[in-house]
Amino acid sequence: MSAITPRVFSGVQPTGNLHLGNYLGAIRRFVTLQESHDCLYCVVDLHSITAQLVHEDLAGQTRSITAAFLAAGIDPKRHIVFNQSRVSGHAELAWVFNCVARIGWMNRMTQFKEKAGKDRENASLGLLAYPSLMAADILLYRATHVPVGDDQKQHLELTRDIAVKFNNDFAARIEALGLTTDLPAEAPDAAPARGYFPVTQPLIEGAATRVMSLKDGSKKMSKSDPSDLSRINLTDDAEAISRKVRKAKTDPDALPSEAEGLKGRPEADNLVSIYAALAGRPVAEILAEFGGQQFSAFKPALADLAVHVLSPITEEMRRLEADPGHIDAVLKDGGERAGAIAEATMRDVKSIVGFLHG
Ligand code: AQP
Repeated sequence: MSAITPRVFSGVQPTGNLHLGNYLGAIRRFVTLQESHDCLYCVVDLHSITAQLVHEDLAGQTRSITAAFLAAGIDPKRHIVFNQSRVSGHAELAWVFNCVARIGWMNRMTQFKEKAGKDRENASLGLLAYPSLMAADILLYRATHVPVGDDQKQHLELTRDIAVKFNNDFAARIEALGLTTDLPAEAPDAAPARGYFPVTQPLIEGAATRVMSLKDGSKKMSKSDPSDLSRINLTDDAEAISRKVRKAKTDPDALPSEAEGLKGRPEADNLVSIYAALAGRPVAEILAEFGGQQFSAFKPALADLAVHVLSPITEEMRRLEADPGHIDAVLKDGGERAGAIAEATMRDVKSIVGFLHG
């Protein structure tokens, strides 16, 4: 019996311009995790056709997300950067998981309810099965850790449920094939679990795990929000960033001096949290500095900071996007390396389920 290697997997959909929420909630943490883990970062193009089938320039969007990964500091030589549709194991394992997961589990997913809206019968089957494909993305690499924003928490719980059910349903066959693995313990003092797939740990921690819309502090910042003023895109220039911060919704009161004073003020809370995350400083420190000041003083400081942090990434993205051949080579190489890991998992899964292969 072997132990499982700690491994990070996460993905981003090529569904539009990346925004500050994607950067602070996900990509910036992808960069940090490179120092401590083996990482796979994926442009999840199969997911992008679940809500909208036909895209004007899916290939261009895929290159643009890849450019953002690289510009933010992800190293595609030390780690693996690829697009999902290159590795057929994602769809193959998702099919097996469609048969492991229950329809009731999918029907409970908040994201499905939000994206399907009132006309659920008309949503694609792919949108309903989205979390099953996401579980396959992660478990195809038997990833142990997944950095995501807070909105993905429920999907990661479902990934854990799928791993546990697969391990239980096929326990005897996994054992008979000698494929039982010591899985990392849930808590430092707990005994290690056993099975084939790890019960993945979500990494949803630190500042800005849920960046809110600049126009409505109760809605998350999102690529698909029809108002471009609701988000800061990684492609925005300094002028656009300043304009969006200036126009961000606020309330008439001055900033409080302590975090307690942000309760019931979602827009103020959001802007202060963004500032703290961009500066890498605690909220308390930001409020100690700006407490008592009006938004007219705080907003220009926030805009300057956002430009300072984001403009080097934007510039590097533009430079990389001018060389699509290089991006395609990165994705091809990453796809081959990801494919080798995926193939080994799919061989095991096929044996476990009982499909004839080889
Ligand atoms: N507002 C956010 N704050 C913090 N993290 C966020 N993420 C998304 N929005 C925020 C995180 O970014 C990663 C990539 O997200 P995605 O592109 O796969 O899909 P999403 O979560 O559905 O993001 P969007 O921007 O809201 O896209 P649309 O509008 O297409 O649905 C994930 O880790 C996510 O948690």
